[in-house]
Amino acid sequence: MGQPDQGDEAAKPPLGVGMVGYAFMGSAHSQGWRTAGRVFDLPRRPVLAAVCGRDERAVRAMADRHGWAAAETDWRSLIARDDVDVVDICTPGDSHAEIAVAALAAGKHVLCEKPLANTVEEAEAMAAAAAEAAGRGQMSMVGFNYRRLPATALARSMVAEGRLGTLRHVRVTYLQDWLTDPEFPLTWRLRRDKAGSGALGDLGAHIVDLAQYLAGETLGGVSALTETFVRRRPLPAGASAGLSASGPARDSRTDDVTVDDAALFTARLASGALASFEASRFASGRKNSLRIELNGERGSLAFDLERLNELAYHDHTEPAARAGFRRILVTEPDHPYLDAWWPPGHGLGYEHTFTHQARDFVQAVADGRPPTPSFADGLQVQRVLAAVEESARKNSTYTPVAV
Ligand code: SOE
Repeated sequence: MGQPDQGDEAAKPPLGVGMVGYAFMGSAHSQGWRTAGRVFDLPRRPVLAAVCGRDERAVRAMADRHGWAAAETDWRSLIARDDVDVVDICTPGDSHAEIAVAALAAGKHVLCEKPLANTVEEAEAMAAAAAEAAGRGQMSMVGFNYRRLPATALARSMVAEGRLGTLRHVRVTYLQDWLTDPEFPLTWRLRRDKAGSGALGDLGAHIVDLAQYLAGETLGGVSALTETFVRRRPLPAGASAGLSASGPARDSRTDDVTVDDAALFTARLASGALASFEASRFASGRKNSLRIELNGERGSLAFDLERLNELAYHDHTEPAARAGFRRILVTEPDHPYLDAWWPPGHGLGYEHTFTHQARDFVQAVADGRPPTPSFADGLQVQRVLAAVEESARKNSTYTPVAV
């Protein structure tokens, strides 16, 4: 295992991180920034310089709990800090563009949670600002963290080296069930003005990016259905209502849900392969179930987030009598990211994707090499999401993805 000596890490030049937003993603990113330098031998030491949120009491509590050196209540103050080199955006999508463009203009590197933005127009502005900033040596990346599981990174390398041959199918679902209860309150993820879309942008963005990343090609066009099963919900009681295990408190008043609860779409990949996608928050019994399968002339791969240390592989070139899906336990030191962790068989979890994300970003900043997925990649996903919504509005008419 390549775990660095603690003394080594302290000697590394610091890379100050300033994070905007401190809920679920803020906590997950904090974990990533805190652990990356302790596990990987990084060229610079991530320092949790400041965390920002509007509720001063809550953000100070978050800073104390997660080890942030300072707390800010205005993101403009955070991006102006001299001890902040990287701005990490973990807010709802309605503020991604404003914060990212300002942070890039202020000379910072930027990591932005997915989806990149709430609209194609915002994503275009972010991608343009990132391209300009890259000329000044500033790095930017989108937080599609499921690319950073050892099993999905291994799958990508197997597809890239031709193990599957010509791709014929990509089949991917991302299913949750936290909205199945019609009384679950109207949190920000259910409002278009805050989230941009519902299951489509929250879960669909992940599976569009993962499918394109694994296949090594983009979607050319889509035919889609979306649905909002529960159209009105109780308002959350109190200002701090956000996602939690038991769900926010409830209020007697109700308001309209303005986003999709589920999206289903088929797509044609650039090579002609066919793809199917399903994103839902009503798949009762599925908590965070992301499954993807790729079928090619020479073989197939299948991944299940609920068994995230495993990758199923079928080699179709083997004699039928010996062929079939076999399980690769992705815990060997020469598997992606694994040389820094535990001996074979000691698996990783969801949170490790954020440590890998932090590691890859720090390495990219130190190397001066733009990381992926870039803001341009995030813009392309945004264009797929827009095509899905347009197709759904046109009764599933096949809709090309803008380029
Ligand atoms: C939705 O509940 C959510 O938190 C997504 O927003 C995250 O991106 C995903 O990783 C887990 O589920």
